[in-house]
Parts: sequence; C-alpha cells; structure tokens
Amino acid sequence: MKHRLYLLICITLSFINQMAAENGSRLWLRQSGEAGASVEVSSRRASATLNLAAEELRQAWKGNPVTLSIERDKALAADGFKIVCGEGRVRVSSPTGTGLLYAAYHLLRLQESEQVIASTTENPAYTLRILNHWDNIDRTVERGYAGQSLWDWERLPHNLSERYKEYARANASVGINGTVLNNVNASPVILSAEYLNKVKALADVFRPYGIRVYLSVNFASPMALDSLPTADPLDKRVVGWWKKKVREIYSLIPDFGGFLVKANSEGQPGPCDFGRTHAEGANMLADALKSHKGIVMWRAFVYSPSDADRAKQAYLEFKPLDGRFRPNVIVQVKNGPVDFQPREPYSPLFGAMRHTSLMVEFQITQEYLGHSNHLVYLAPMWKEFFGLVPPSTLKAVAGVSNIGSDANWCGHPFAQANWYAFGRLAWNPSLSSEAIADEWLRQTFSKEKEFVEPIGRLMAESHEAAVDYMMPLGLHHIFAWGHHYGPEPWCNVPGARPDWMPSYYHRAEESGIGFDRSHTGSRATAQYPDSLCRLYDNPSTCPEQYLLWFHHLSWSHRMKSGRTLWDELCHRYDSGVQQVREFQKTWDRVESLIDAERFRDVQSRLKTQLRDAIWWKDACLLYFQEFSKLAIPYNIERPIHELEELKKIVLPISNFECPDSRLLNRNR
Ligand code: GCW
Repeated sequence: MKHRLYLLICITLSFINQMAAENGSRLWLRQSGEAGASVEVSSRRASATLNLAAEELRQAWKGNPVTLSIERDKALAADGFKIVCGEGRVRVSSPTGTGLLYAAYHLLRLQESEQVIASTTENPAYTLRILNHWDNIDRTVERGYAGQSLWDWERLPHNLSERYKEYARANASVGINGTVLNNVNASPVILSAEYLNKVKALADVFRPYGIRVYLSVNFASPMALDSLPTADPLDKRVVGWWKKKVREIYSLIPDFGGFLVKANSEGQPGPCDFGRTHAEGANMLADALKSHKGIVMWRAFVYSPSDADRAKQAYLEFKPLDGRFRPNVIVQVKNGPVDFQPREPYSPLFGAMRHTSLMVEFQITQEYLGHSNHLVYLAPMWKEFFGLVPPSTLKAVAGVSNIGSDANWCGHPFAQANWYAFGRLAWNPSLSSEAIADEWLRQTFSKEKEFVEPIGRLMAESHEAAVDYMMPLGLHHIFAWGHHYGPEPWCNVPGARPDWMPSYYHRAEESGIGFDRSHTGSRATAQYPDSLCRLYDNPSTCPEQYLLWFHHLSWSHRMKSGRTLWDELCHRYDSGVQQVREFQKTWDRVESLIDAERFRDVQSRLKTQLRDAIWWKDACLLYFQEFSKLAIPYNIERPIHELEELKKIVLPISNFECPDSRLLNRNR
C-alpha cells in the first residue's frame, strides 16, 4: 500500500513537473520522441538539407516508412513537394532538398495536429517569404517587445548561439525562406568588412534550412563608409562603390538574397536627396546585384513633400514610377496606406502598379496592437487583406518580425501564433485563419478538444476585439506619441509634423468625427478602382469598419444598427472591453488542460489587456464626449477614470521599444 502511494506521488510529481516545464522555447515544435519509423533516402546527391529532412523524420515521425527522393517534376516549384501515400509507405519527392525539408515539416505538422495524412502536391504561392528584422547592431530592436535582438554581433562570427539554428528550423518549419537581418533604419556599418563576416556566419547557419540572408542598406553608405562626396545613384563613383561592395558580399555569401531599402523616409537618406527618383535609386542597386541574381526590395513607405493627405502619399510618389523599375526590383508596400493600424483598408498601390513587381509588408510585431501584452491573433487581419488584394498580384510577402532574445521568442506566448501564421499564409494565403489557429494550438499547447475549441474561438475574435477597444469604425492613429502603446487622442506635440498628430486623423469636433477622404474631402477614395471607389465614397455603402477612415460624419449619423454614430462608438468600445472579460473567463476555464507556467503567463497578460482595454475606452469616450456633448448610453459599463488623470499618464517605455530620437521634425 505504502509502495503504491509512493508510486502515485512520483507519477503525479513527474506529471506536474512535465506540465510546468514549459517556457515556450520549443514553440510549435514540441514533438515527443519514440518515433522510430524507417526513413529511407533514395537520392545519390547528399546535402545538408536533405540530411536535415531525414533527421527530422527519424526523430519524430510515427507513421508508415518514408522514402525521400529528389526528383524533377514539372508540377513542382523548386521548393514544392509531392507526397504519395499507399501500400504502407509514404513517398516524398521534390526537385530540391529544401522541398523535402518542407515536406518533412508538413508530415510532422499533420501528425502533431492529428490531421489526416494524405497524398498531396504542395507548391508555395510565393517564391519569397521573408522576415524583416528591425534589429539594430547594438542589439536593440525597433518596435521589438521580446527582449534584445537574437543576433549577438559582438560575439559573431566565432561564437554561434544554438538559437540561430533553432530560429532557422522554426522558420523552415513554416516555409519562411528569407530573413533581412537588420533594421530598415539601417546603420551603414552593416556593410563594413567586419560586419559582413558576421553576416556570413549567420548565413552559413541558415543555409541548410533553405533560408537566405538579406540586408537593409543605408542609401548613403558610400559616403559614411568610404567618405565619397555623394551617394547620387547616377554618379559613376557611387555606381562603382556599390558594384564593388556587392562583389565583396557575394564572395562571402554566394547565395546572398539582396537589399531592402528605406529611402527618403523618416530621416533616411535616399536618391531624392540628389534630385533623383526612387526608381533611379532602386535601379542603380538592382544593376549591381543583377549578375549575382540578387534583388532589391524598395519600400514605398514614404512621405511626400506636399501636404496631401498622409494616406495618399505613397501612391502619389510611386504610381508615376510604374514600369520604371528593373525586373529585379520589388516595391515593398505596407498592407495599408498609413502605417500598420489595427485596421486599415488596403493600400491603393496594390492594383495600381501593373508594370511593377510588388510585395506586401505585414507587421507581425504588435507596434499598434498592444505590444507583447495583448493577445491579438493577426491572421484574420491578413486574410482581410488577401480578400481584397488578389494574392496573384503579389510577387512576395514580408513580415516585420516579432522575435527577440526572450526564452519564448516573442514575449506573449500567443504572439508565436503570429510568426507561425505569417509563414503559413505566405506559403498559402488561401488557408483559413481558423485552420491555422487550430493546428498551431494543437502543436503548441494541447490537442484536447476542450482546449482547442474555445481557445481557437478566442483567437478568432481577438483582432476584432482589439479594434473595438482601440479604434472602432475606421478610427486610426490615435495612439500615444512615440511608443504607440496606449491612447492619446488629445496628443499635441509642439513642432511635430501635423500628420503625426491624432487630431489630424480623428478630426473630432462638435459637429462630428472622422477623416473625409471622399470626393468632398481629400479624395483618397479616387485612388481605388472604380467599383471600390464608389463603395467607399458613399457613407451609406462604405463598410462600417472603414466609415471614419473615409468619412467625417455627424454624431447623430444613423448607423446600420439603428443607433446614432455616438451611441455606436460607445457600444463598440464597450463591446471590446466585454470581450476581453470573456477571454479571461475562457482562459481560466482551461487551466487544468495545460502547463502552469504558460497558463499563468497568459492569465497575467490578459489582466493587463483588460486594464488597457478599459483605459482605451475611457480615454477615447471621455475625450470624444467633450465634442459630442452626449451621454454615454446607460446600458454600457461606466468609465472608471477621470479624463484629466488619463492625460497625465506617462509610460516608462524603454528605448528598445520606442527608439525615437528621430521623433521631432523628421520630415520626408
Ligand atoms: O511605423 C513606423 C514605425 C517606425 C518604423 C517605420 C517604418 C522602422 O513607428 O518605427 O521604422 O514605421 O516602417 O519604416
């Protein structure tokens, strides 16, 4: 009896220990051992990548014996793969080792999320699926909320952290095949011989996982690094400098991907400083890269010198350049016309530049969505984009990384889902956000239905909830100055650009609220194709989720619900808060189904999220009430703060998260 009791205690303790020993560091790759299926490689060409594919399966595959073979196949893209199941065997083929590696992760994903393992042919929708790190060489991360940069530049190239390999593996497991290592606000130092050797060391680690390295470059690098008197893209010395630099890079990294450039934006140098166009700047770099098969990703996130509506500026600057870019230039456009707001209509540049390769830039890091404190699953937002912009009009997909040195990589345990979903959608934008959440939850937390179903629903609702408690009905950019964490619709920084002020965007006044971008206002609606222009231009047909983005309306404007605009606004803010209260309850109910460590972590972050949601609601409603002069409907939760109190809040946000010494007067 005593013995049995002892055994029971031991089993219970080991169970508890197992449940608690989860710090999120294994991400969604938590396959348990006891595999033992036979894995046969039927290829004469050995490669590190092929070995990895076989090794991953040997470690964790529990199904029928697998044969991996490299085969040419007209139906497959270079990294596509074919799986044929039958006669008690799984036959996997691909033209490349990378394709086989993806197939291995595909099989393991199905196994770990308990899906049917069936014959299939998979090709990625885009050949380039790239993470953009906004990591600085001092290891701070612009808009990073998960610790320091992963890249330990000081110890590179000799000291290689184990995490570099884990990072590459995680990316490969969701099909991400490129990484831009450094911030688009780029230090010229990244192109120095010393740093290129460090970059080479990382590229060597990533290569077997099918990941290419790219760099963000500062357009004035020739001046900063080698004291050239100019960085004019048409100057021969400048052209020669870049050619030589590119040769140096490829001598170290033969499969180097290319450059990402933020030019003439927020204080960054660019071709316009020398009277040249964005196309002339991009083409000069593209010519230097061409013979090495490198590409230029040229960002369209610019401010035009005119005082045109901020939402129109990228279009005004880039549309006239359509057709003027070299074939190896891809113009990288943020998903929306302003700047990664909780909800934006798509950028009208998509669809408007038919003779230019375009790629979308999503923001995985939650600069405007509660940093790493709020649980916001971003796949539904990205799906909205793909619903309006046909995936076939894009050449590639980029996502601003949310990865850092934190043990769990992303800060919030659920922020991992956004890294995961980015990769999955870049591979196949037609996957549903629900299916992605489902497979992520099963691999990351638990396969139990009682866990997966309610938490899957919570994830599905989380983006809309955040939009509701922050900026419903098309409101945008009413964030606190600089760090963009809490609300500051009253913000007024003397000397700052008017289009960095919340009042520029919400335009609240006694008669109403919203930005008139219709034909009676800034005419931004005219940048969209006719059918959408008509839809957005008219307040009675404009989807309510974009209403105040496109229209300035009276507080008494009648909404589809029958409520006035003021009442609807109050209801939306309140419903966002109520949803977070529900998320807390839903989370607490699954306590017994997962490990204590991650349970408590999420529980505590949800408390913060609720406090913040109330803060947002009170701040925005009390502030807008000063204009509407209407009562907050009596059936919604009452404010618990005083407006004057809220106006005094100053957050102790670190330099990491809010890097801006560039904050004031950073024109163009
Ligand atoms: O959203 C703004 C951010 C900046 C960022 C910039 C950009 C890297 O606040 O931190 O700089 O966009 O995308 O270039």
